[in-house]
Amino acid sequence: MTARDTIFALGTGAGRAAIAVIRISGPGSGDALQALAGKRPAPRRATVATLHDPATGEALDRGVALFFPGPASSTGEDYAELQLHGGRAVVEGTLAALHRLPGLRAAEPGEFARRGFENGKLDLSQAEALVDLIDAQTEAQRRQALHVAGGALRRKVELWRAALVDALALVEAELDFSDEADVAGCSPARLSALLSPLVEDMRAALRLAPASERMRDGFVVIILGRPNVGKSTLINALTQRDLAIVSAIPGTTRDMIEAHFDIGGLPVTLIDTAGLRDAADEIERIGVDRTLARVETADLALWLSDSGESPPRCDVETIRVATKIDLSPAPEGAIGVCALSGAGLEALVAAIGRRARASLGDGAAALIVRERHRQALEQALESVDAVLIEEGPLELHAEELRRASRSLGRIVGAVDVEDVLDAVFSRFCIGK
Ligand SMILES: Nc1nc2c(ncn2[C@@H]2O[C@H](COP(=O)(O)OP(=O)(O)OP(=O)(O)O)[C@@H](O)[C@H]2O)c(=O)[nH]1
Ligand SMILES: [Mg+2]
Repeated sequence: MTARDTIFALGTGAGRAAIAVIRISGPGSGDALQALAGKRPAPRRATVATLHDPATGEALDRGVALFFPGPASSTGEDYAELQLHGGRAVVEGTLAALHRLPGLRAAEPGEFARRGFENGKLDLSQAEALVDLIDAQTEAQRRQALHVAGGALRRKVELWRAALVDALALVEAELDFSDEADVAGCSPARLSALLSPLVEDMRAALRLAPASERMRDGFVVIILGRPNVGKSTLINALTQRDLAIVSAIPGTTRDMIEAHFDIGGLPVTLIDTAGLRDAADEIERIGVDRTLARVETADLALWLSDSGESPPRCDVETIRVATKIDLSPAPEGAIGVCALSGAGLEALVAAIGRRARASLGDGAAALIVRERHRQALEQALESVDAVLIEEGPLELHAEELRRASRSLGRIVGAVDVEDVLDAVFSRFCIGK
């Protein structure tokens, strides 16, 4: 086997900062430390070192160097870290010095994580969860990402695949020894006893999937109402930002304006829309059409009115909000707000928060968190169901069980996933 390249990258964000961390992974990591720091630190011991550019001998920075010999490192290879002052010249000088060392090259996006994956340090579900963890904007998103990154789905899939192996062993034993009388037969009852709990468990995981998938994207709340009822004023007040233009002229908002918002640790996306009316103006009419199309994919609608008008019929759960309660009181059944003074906003946020919580959960039990997982699990379930329902020949049962195991294997990256791997790891930042 040919030795792998040694890769390096800045692991921390670009720009001025207190500290910058440069990561190095591969067989040349120790030599790179030796070249720059003049020594190879003792394994896993933070060691103060002055770094020099080996080409010129000029000092680059004084920082901390760490060395983790493989395979006990995050990538499974020899791995080094330089913790430096986070200045542009320090970082660029150090990266340039590394570049000039033989056998070293700049890392591709996600290449450290991919090496960790290839060396069994994490599976594909955990790698994906690391992307979610870095993207997490709210507490519940973080909780969910951390749960899966910690191996919750990996362990679950291992259990499921083990149950499939047991069932397959039963079927194959029957196929091999079916003419011998003393082998306990692979009766439908025995297969069912093995597979039914598995099917139940898979179904339970699938039931949670929509909530977990939505946790990643956010709970979508669309603000609807006639022109001029105060929709834009409300989104500005709720996000405490000057996002949408407010004016006394009906038909001010035409494009949808989205704002991300944290309610009790849950990600909520608020959308301000064009006021609903039979608009004469073509641009406004396009705005209204877009609003109507977006309602379909929203999780919750707020119907705003300053005149007590009832919401139009729509398939999305709707909260009635009476606006401008400084001018006239809220009717029965509506949450009254005055976006100018802030009155009633707390009650409105609480009502949205309750629905978001009911819809997204709190992330603590998340397993199936993306469409890719859900599709693989659905395929696996289909195969196992076929074994339970159909009275086909045993050879077919064996094939279905193997297919189910392969489908599950795709979730963790154990089988035929080259295409998926490229897609997953290219979404990482460089240095991850
Ligand atoms: N008195 C009072 N006026 C309000 C309140 N909220 C909004 N307004 C006023 O109502 C007018 C319309 O507000 P917008 O927020 O632009 O209304 P909109 O629903 O976004 O209107 P379109 O974008 O045209 O559909 C502005 O003059 C606001 O200042 C409120 O709580 N009380
Ligand atoms: Mg508006």
